[in-house]
Amino acid sequence: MIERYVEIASTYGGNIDALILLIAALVGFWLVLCEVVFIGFIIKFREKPGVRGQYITGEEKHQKRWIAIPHYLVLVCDIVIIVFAVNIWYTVKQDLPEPDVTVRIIGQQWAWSFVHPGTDGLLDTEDDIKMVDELHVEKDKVYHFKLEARDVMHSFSVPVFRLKQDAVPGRIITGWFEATKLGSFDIQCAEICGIGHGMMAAKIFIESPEEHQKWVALNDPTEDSKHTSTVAANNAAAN
Ligand SMILES: [Cu+2]
Repeated sequence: MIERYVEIASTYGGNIDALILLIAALVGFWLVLCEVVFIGFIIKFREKPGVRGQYITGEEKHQKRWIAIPHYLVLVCDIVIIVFAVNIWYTVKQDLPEPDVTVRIIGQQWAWSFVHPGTDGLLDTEDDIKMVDELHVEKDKVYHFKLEARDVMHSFSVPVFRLKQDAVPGRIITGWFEATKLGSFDIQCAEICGIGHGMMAAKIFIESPEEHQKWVALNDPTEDSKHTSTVAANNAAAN
C-alpha cells in the first residue's frame, strides 16, 4: 500500500511497511471506536429540558468495566506491536548479514561523501573511489556501511530502502542493506543539521554487476595515475 507512493528497493523495506500498517490499523481501530463512542455519548446525553446532569465518578463495578476491559485489550495490541517491532528492529539494525561489499559514508555540513572500494573490492586501499553526493551500489549484494559525521549530527536516510540511521560525530556506526531494484533513488539528510540541511540530498545508483564494473573501471583513481604516468613517460621518451 505504501509502496504505491514510495517504491521499495531493499530486502527489509517490505517488513518496515508491514509494521507501519500494523500500527496504523491497531491504533486506527481504537481511534475510530473511541471517537464514535465519544460523539455518540455527546449526542445521546446532550442537554434536555427537565433532566439534571449526573456526576459519575466511575467507581462502581459496572462502570469500571468500561475502563478496565478496553485497557487490557489496548495492552494486548501494544504487546503485538512490540513483538513485531523488536523482530524487525533486530533484522534491520542488529543482525547484520555478512557483507559482500563495505562502503564508508560521511555526513558533513552540507553534503554526503561516499567512499567505495575500487577494483580490489577492499575499502581503505589506494584504489578507493570517493564521490560527493553519489553512492553507487550493486543490486542483490549485501552492503555494510560505516557511517560517520564530521561536524554535527546528521541522519542517513534512503526512503526506498526504508532505512534511516543517525550519524553521530566521534562514532562509526555500521549498518547494512541489500538493494533489490535497479535505478537511481533519493538520499536525504533526515536530521536538522544547520541552515543547509534541506540541500543535503544525494543520489543512490543501484546498478547491475556489468554496469557497476563499468563504473568502477571508469572511476578507478589508480588507472588515472597510471594514465598520467604513461603520458609523462611518453613525454619523457619524446624529449
Ligand atoms: Cu545533515
